[in-house]
Amino acid sequence: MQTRRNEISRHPLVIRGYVGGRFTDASPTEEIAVIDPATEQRVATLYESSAEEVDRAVIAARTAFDRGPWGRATVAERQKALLAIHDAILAHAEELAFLETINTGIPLSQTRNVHIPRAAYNFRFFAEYINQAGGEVFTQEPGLMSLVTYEPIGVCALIGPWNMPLGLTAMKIAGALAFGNACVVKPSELTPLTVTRLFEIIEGILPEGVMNLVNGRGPVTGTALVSHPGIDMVSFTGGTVTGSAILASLAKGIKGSAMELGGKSANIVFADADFDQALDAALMSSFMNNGQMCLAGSRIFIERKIADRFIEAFSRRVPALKIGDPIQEGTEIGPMINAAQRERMARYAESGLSEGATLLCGGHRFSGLATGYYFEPTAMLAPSNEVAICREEIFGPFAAIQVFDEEDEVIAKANESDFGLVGYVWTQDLQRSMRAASALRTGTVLVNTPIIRDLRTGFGGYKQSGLGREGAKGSQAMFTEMKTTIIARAPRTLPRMGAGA
Ligand code: TXE
Repeated sequence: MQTRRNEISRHPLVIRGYVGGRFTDASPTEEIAVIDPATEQRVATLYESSAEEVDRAVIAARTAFDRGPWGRATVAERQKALLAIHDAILAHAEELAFLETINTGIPLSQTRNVHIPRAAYNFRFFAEYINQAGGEVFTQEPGLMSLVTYEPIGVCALIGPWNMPLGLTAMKIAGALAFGNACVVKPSELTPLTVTRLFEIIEGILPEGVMNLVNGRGPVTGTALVSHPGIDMVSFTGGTVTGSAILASLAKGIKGSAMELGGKSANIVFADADFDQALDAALMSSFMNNGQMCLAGSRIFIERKIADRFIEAFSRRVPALKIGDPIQEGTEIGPMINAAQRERMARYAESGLSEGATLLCGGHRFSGLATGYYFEPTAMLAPSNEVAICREEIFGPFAAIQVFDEEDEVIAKANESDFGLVGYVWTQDLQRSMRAASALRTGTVLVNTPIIRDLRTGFGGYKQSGLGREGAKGSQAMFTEMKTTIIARAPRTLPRMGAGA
């Protein structure tokens, strides 16, 4: 792997768009360096898609949708294509995991065991789902039959983030294609490697123009895409500020969207919880994916009766996390995505101290490696839920711990947030877990389990965590138009307007 990485740093990859069934020329546009956050070396040169290239991509998708065979393909044909994409990802799994790791800094054990298999699974899931997903028929009214059918929405703009580039973008692509749409995909300009490679390894599987790719920065390529009149919807995963800007742009054209935005998820540990499971899960929820996860459960609430023991155990484990080169086996924490994200960690550590939090461990730039945007995994004991480290999404290896006494108190504090993505609850008391699950204002509640995604359910957030749900029915709602057809099964008794009394 090191040899391949050296080769890439000598001959960086080329990232271009893919429009109407072929890669675009690396013609004179803005050239952007794509960086390996562990080595700080260039791994690719991204030739940014201009507004003109975005226009061509949308037209290609529009033409494929309006006139091509995909929108009318049978379930069996769509399943065959989706399963072929699934197989192609698995056939290239090792390479994709390597590319994901050198582009994101996420440890190889995680990209190999979680991200890439999950990217593939999305296609298999939706291939299976569309065979069962139907509409509705209402016949209660004599003489009438009302049908609800779900039709493809058209051209979907799919904008992906940098923290799980292939996995999260694959979920959008699989859902959009499964329901018969065409799409234009835009990965993050920071992490375009695996999504671009996906387009190479699936060449020939889909009809021309069904799946297009544009690459570039948000304010250039992203803006051109979301403001293009030819798209029908946007599915976006990213930050809340960007999500809000995209929504404002979509409002002009009355276009729909699905938004998977940030989180500040509460992780509530009651004194009766399985201590070891809750501890392992708190570490995982705060530090997996280098802490760069929308569903991180890093706002940790511990019941006072076990607080000293829990905080002591947590503070012992955090400094023992293995920080290192993400391509090395055994590394648990890699670098942040870029220098800006690392500086953000430092600012939050400072703001925590200035607002009265106690530093339990970490809090500084990691200096044990010569290169890379590393930050020490950090934990702070917060004086209240009001401080910035408990309010704002930090998006890095940073846990903010609070102590509580009462169930009502902790539920209220968990809900005191602009976000509402996930609520984690640890207790052996079934009724308490049910009370908490219904009281938490979050799109998902996880009881006695850390991070888990189940595609049969919906994933998304309340409040500023987003709009819409991803997964089975949620994706169907996102990527289809619901159509109602009402048919008279017998002549109806109608008022004879204008025919006299
Ligand atoms: O992401 P952006 P940023 C959170 C996290 C992070 C913060 C900022 O807190 O610190 O967001 O991250 C594209 N029109 N999450 O600024 O900008 C961009 O090119 C259209 C949470 O790096 O949201 C990229 O493809 N597109 C999160 C994508 O949006 C635009 C994942 C995401 O980038 C655009 C990532 C525009 N005007 C960050 N501006 C999660 N929910 O998991 C940017 N983009």
